[in-house]
Parts: sequence; C-alpha cells; structure tokens
Amino acid sequence: MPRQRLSERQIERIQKRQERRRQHTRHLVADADEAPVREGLVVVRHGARLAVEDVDNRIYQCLVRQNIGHPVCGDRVIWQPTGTDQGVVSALLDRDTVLSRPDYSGRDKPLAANLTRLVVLLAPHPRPSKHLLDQYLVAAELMGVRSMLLFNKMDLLDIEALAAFQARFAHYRDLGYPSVWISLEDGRDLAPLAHRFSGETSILVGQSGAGKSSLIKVLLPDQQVQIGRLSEATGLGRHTTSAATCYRLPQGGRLIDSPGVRSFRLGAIGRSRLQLGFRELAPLLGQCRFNDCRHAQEPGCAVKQALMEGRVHPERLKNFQHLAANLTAEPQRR
Ligand SMILES: Nc1nc2c(ncn2[C@@H]2O[C@H](COP(=O)(O)OP(=O)(O)O)[C@@H](O)[C@H]2O)c(=O)[nH]1
Ligand SMILES: [Mg+2]
Ligand SMILES: [Zn+2]
Repeated sequence: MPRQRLSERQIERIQKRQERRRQHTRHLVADADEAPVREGLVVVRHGARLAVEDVDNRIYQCLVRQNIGHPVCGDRVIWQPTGTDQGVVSALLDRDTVLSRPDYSGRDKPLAANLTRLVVLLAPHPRPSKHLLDQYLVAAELMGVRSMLLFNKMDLLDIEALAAFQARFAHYRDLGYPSVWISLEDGRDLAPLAHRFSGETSILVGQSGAGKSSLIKVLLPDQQVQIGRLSEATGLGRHTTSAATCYRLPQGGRLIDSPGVRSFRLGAIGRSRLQLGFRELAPLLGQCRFNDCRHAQEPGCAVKQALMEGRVHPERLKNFQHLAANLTAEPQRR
C-alpha cells in the first residue's frame, strides 16, 4: 500500500473509471436478458473473467453475475451471449466434485470442479514428498474421486534403482491406488496411459518439476492451438495460463493442468475426517477402546493392532500422525 495520500483529482479519476466499468457491466448484463440461455463449461478463470466453452466448442469470454458463487475451471454454468465472443454467466450448476484448498485467510477456495480423477505425478527428481502425496490422496478420498499415481522420469533410474524406487511405493499399489511407471523422455509405456484418461476429467497434481506440463504436451498434440484459442477468448497473452486450465483430449475426456496446486494443503478438516481420508484407517474409525484415541500409546487401539498385523503401513501411519498434529482447529460438527 502506498503511504502517499491520493489527491482529490486522483480520487475523482478513479471513481469515474469505476463508474464507467459498472456501466459497462450493467450494459452487458442488461443485453443478456434478451438472449437465450445456454449451458457451458468453464475452461479457465482469470480474476473475474471466465473462458466458457459452449456446446458448439466455441470459447466465450464471460463476466459473472453477482452472488452466484465462485465458478472455476470444470464448472458447468448457465450463460447468455452478449456479443460475438462474449457473454454473461448467470448460474452455477451443481458440482459433482470440487477440489479446494485454503486461501491465505484459511477459507476453502475451489480450484477445479467436476473432476473424476486425480493424478499425482511423482519422479525420482524432485525428491517425492510422501506427506504431499498423502494429502492429495486424502483430498481425493474425501471428495469421492479416484486417484492414480503416475511415476515419471524412469529413464533416470537403472534397473536396481528402479526396483528400489518401486519398492518404496509398493504399499500404495497394495492399497488399491493404480500406479503407473513411465518416462516422458523416452516415451516408455505411454500408449496405454492415454487410454486411461479417455472419458475422464482428470486433474494433474504434484510437485513442481515432476512433469505435469510435459505430460500435457505429450497427450495433447494440439495444446498450442487450444492455448491460442483460450488467450484469444480471454484477451490475455499466450503464456498467462497460470490458473487451472481444462484441456480437451483428442480421444474424449478432459485434462486439467494445475500450476496453482503445487503448494496444496488440506483445509480445516477434523481428525476423524482426516482418518476417513486414509482408506486403510477409515474402517478403523470408532473401533478403538477410547473415543478420543490418538493411536499412540492407548490400550485397545484398533489402529496399533492393524499396524502390528501389517494391515497398516508404518509410513502411512506416521504421515497420518504428522498431518493430524498439524490440523487446523476441528470444525463444528453439523
Ligand atoms: N529425464 C526426464 N526428464 C523429464 C521427463 N519428463 C519431464 N522431464 C523434465 O523435467 C522438467 C520439469 O518438467 P515439467 O513438465 O515442466 O514439470 P511440472 O512442473 O510438473 O509441470 C523439464 O525440464 C522436463 O523436460 C522424463 O520422463 N525424464
Ligand atoms: Mg508445469
Ligand atoms: Zn486408536
């Protein structure tokens, strides 16, 4: 914030500009009242503006009516055209799923909607963080979306290192998380991969440098065309797609690149919800002798029992405990 006081003339100028903007929006919204309503898909959100894809595949730059919520990439909306390439969004349709994360003030902010699959990218470099991996998996479990682990850059490992790396993550496959090992560099095992994405709306998440953008490039031969179409529609430059962006796959289905999810963390969930997000711990919820069992030293702990019997992997329990210790305050029960 600048310390300097604004002069009266400056204030007047700013007010005039704001009024012009309001008039402009009112004008657009009034025009929209005449036009027939249509359904569309939000491809990307830039500030207050949305790029909306119509049923005829055209992209429209849309403003959003007030008080309809916060449409994001992947949302289905009702909108009306106001010009050749412009429109106004008047309603946000119900979401099947939504991935959110807390903003700077701790409030949940939606990132992408109507996902059917969460794809976590991992690679030998950057060093994988299993805390981050488990947070993604918890988020997916809690929103009811299937997830998948995609291990990239296998070209960097020799046979022994590959075996060791696979062993480190074997318990995820045992938990039922599909795990796929690829190299975008040498094109290893890519063909069956494209198949897995067809008909799904998948979001790519993972540490920066794991290969998300590289994967998008490989799976979308016309990515540059799609980006061009988008930047035209949004009026923004070609390389400004820093928000979650929904691409169309040639074989059907959608792929969402999510630069913003790099620093993902779970929102204000309570301990029980966190436990429900660990699929092997979920059935043990309420099974301990004490209601408020922390699964530490308590007698009659179902989780410790499962750990001893090998039904729970020690590393997953460690990550659970770590995440549980760092939870924000338990939200009020409804
Ligand atoms: N050796 C190797 N490098 C890769 C592979 N896939 C991607 N990279 C490189 O890893 C770096 C980060 O990739 P990028 O797609 O930008 O990662 P993002 O941050 O997740 O989007 C780039 O320099 C890529 O060329 C791979 O399979 N093998
Ligand atoms: Mg990237
Ligand atoms: Zn317990």
